[in-house]
Amino acid sequence: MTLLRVAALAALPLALSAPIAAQPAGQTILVWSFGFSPHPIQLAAGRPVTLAFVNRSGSSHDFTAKTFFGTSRILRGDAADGEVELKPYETKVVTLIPRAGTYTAHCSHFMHSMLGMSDRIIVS
Ligand SMILES: [Cu+2]
Repeated sequence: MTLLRVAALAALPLALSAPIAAQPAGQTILVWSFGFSPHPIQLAAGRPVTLAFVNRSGSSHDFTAKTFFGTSRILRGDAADGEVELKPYETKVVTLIPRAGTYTAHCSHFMHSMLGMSDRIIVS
């Protein structure tokens, strides 16, 4: 039996036992020098969402949104001090329940916000 086949069989019980509806919605947020996408980020209020922050650049960046993370209920992942730190090419995942509102986000590294690393998060 091939390794791929073993892996597929091992994953089968999990796939059957986890209904799709129970999974939080997913949203990928791309990070690069110098920008974020999507722009703005739109999320559903009061619904769990898994945010994947994908740093596509060879530089460190962060996604700082103190009010957004501060008013959200964080279910999984780390957004300590209202920011997600990303090393070069790193991806970090945060699952949270956002509260309705419009929030700002930016990279706190020197000058990066001015160069285009700012965004808005609209939760409705
Ligand atoms: Cu940056």
